[in-house]
Amino acid sequence: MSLQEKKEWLKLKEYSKTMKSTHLKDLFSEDEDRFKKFSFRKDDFFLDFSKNLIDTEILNELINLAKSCSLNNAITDMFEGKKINHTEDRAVLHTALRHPKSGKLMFEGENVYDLVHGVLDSMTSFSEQIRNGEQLGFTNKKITDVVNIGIGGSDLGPKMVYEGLLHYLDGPKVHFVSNVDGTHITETLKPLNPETTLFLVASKTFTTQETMTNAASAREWLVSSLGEDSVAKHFAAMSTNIEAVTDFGISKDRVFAFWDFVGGRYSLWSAIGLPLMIAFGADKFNEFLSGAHDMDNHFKNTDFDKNLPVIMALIGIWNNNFLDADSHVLLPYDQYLHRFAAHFQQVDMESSGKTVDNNGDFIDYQTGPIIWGEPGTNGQHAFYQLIHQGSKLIPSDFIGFKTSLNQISDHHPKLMANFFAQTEALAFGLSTDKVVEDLKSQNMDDKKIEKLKNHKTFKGNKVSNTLLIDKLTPKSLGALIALYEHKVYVQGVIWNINPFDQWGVELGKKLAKVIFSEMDSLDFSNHDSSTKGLLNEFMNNSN
Ligand code: G6Q
Repeated sequence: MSLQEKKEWLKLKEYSKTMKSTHLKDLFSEDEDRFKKFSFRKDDFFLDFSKNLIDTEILNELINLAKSCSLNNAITDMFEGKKINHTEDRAVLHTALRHPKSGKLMFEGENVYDLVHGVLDSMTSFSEQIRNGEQLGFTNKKITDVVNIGIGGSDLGPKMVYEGLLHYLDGPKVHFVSNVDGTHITETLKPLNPETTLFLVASKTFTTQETMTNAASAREWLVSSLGEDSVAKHFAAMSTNIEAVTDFGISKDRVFAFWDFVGGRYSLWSAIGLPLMIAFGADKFNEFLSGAHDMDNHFKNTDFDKNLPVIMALIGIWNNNFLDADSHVLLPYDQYLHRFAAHFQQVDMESSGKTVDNNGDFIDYQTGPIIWGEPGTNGQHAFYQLIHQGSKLIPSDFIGFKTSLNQISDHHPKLMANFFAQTEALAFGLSTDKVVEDLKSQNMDDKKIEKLKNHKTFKGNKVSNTLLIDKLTPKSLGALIALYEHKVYVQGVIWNINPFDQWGVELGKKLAKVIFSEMDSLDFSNHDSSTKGLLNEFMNNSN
């Protein structure tokens, strides 16, 4: 039965008709217990989802919908290593990467936890040796800077977490190079000293054009200053393609493996996290993993009505498929999380940007929303205008922390006052009557008031979730990331899509290869007039 024919879906469609003409103001005034009903705590995480256009019936029906899509089985299938990424014939086992050593998960004849901890152990000893100076550069100097060369899943996650945990940095600095635009590597290398720089080439396939190009340029930069023999001491790699890495000149003992069952955008928990271990130490990295593991257990073992990823996913489905919101904004009120939205743009949009279901049929309902966002207060002075008074419904996640890592003067209470004020303003707005009253009290003349009153009116009824977390630590960040990963999975299960493939990125890559080769022959005759015209324009003017 197709999703839209399910009785739960049809019921929700009916409910949405009423909810589309209901105001959050009324939902709150009708029910004193609303906050209590639609909020809960899980350890140091507190979720308030009461500022959404839902009621108990809707929430129950969303949960029924999840059940009717066999969400429980789908969760078990993922954790047990079933090949749920069926279009690539792969298991999806990023949860195994953060599982403690104890226990057994057999996959293709091997205990995955042994594999995972084997690599974690070599990462630990390598990162400790770099941190304590046992492994030095070619000229016997201590490594002070690490350059991670990778793109997509081999860049966004580790970069976000590096920035997210900067407060805890006590090892070498990490720089991230991803773009094939020569500017990225040039500017990154400018302040660095080859004698004290370690390059980590992060690539699952070790064939990605951008990464291979940047790695080759990094190699040249190093060799031009320290000579060919220095490569062994200044390069390491994280990859599933050991042969290609050794061909590049990196010795086997400096290759940190991961596996086919780790998807790129879910790989930061694997060897791809090596730069984080070098920067923060193995203990902090293990805390990060344990936070994610806690969230995995919560996701696996908690009833849906108190299950953070499930509830956030269902609210997302409600806003997306029933209230017609087409984007979702992530608003961390913490400067350390300034790359959070960038990472989840990939995790969410690459996973849920699909219009073909698990049966291979085109689907005619909405799937993944557009994900965007910036740290909160910066956004307030920029795009919040559209969220408050624009014509679109933009559901938001406000993510804040009770304790600041930088307690200076009254910055944190001010930041958090903004945090709470925004969700209140979004939900409840400001009525025209109140606007008129305020303007009158300022002695504004009636004509001017008449002209201004609508402009100053906030209709409100803009929905949001608030996630209040005790403190930004490696552990809570691990849990937060796992929470959003699982949210994406739940939505994929309900939409009946495969959240673990990414065929949509292939075509452009293929065409780029064709065009790159045609740049030599200057024969662009196989292209449409626009592409041909642009290529001719480029070739005539570039040097
Ligand atoms: C993520 C994608 C993609 C991938 C990059 C880099 O899920 O698969 O973003 O991570 O294309 O791939 P490599 O790690 O193979 O270089």
